[in-house]
Amino acid sequence: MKITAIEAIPYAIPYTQPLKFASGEVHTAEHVLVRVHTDEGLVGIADAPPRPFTYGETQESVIGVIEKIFAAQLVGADVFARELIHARLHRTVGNPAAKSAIDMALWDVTGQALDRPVTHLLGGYTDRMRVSHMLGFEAPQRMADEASRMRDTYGITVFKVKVGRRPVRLDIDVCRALRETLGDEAELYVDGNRGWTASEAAAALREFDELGMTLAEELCPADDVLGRRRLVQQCRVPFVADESATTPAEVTRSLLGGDATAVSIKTARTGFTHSQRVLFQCEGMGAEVVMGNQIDTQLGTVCTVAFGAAYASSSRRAGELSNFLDMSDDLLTQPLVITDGTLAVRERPGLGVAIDEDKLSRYRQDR
Ligand code: MUC
Ligand code: MG
Repeated sequence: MKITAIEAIPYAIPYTQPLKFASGEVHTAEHVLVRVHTDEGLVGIADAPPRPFTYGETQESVIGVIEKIFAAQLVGADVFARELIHARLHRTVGNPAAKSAIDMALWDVTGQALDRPVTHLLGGYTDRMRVSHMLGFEAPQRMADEASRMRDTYGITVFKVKVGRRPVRLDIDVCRALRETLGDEAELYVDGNRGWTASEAAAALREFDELGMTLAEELCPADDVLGRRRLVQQCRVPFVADESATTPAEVTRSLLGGDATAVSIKTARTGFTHSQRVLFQCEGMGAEVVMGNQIDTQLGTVCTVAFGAAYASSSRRAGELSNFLDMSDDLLTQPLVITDGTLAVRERPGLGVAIDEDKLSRYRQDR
């Protein structure tokens, strides 16, 4: 089966509330829907969320690189020749969201062709994951209220708290308010998006220990090499590399160099193929993984849970699977449902989802 065309469709859907964190803020999902067409009539889909503050991609760059470079390299290629396709994509540096969307759309086609869900093809370990909800910057009481609403409405009891503001006390107060409101049964962990220096982060870690935080992610820049290494040595819980380790090679360097002791896997930036490589590397090196969220839509979240649920090691911890709840609308015909704090995989062939064409017409920006 051959690739005949790759579409890259820009669209914009506003969030009901902005998500703010140390490296940026997002008010509208300005993403790119990628559709890979084949000569057998099967069409694979995936979402590309550009994150200029993390990887330098924009909506325009995702469309540009797909239309100007990747389409020309891939049209005519065999859908199942995954390694050949990746070798061609690899000729262009960077562009992780654009490459990953193509990769996942091809897995969607493969699943449809074999009449099997992608999650079964990947590993088929379980049919659902526990959900962790990400809380953006706000005043302590508002963040605690939001977490209570998520617990009462969806049964979510795991929360990733965005930190990295100055003074450090601001975020300590938030974590304290969350612990007091949610009690000891809630799991809380923090993500600094490189906002603090190593010494600010070290001071915060002492308080986080008392509050029972279970993970610490990117509290200071990995580029501050020695400071980061010292911080990781002081950290009593797994220290997670997210944006500092986004390729298999960076993950190896990060774990060997002492920049991190755990890794966030985001299908939005490593697709399924490279997420597998990162996961297997982490297993081989004894590092835990967390399924992370790139402020994903429902389509992005379907991909994260399909991958996370496919393996024992990626489904052990709660996955960050719920920030689509902050969007005012979505493109899928059948919305995702979180119940009892869990999200189920789609059990239909491929990714098991379809785009609502009326909604796509409403939100697309190229017509
Ligand atoms: C995270 O884990 O850092 C914020 C921006 C983005 O792309 O992902 C996040 C969440
Ligand atoms: Mg992060």
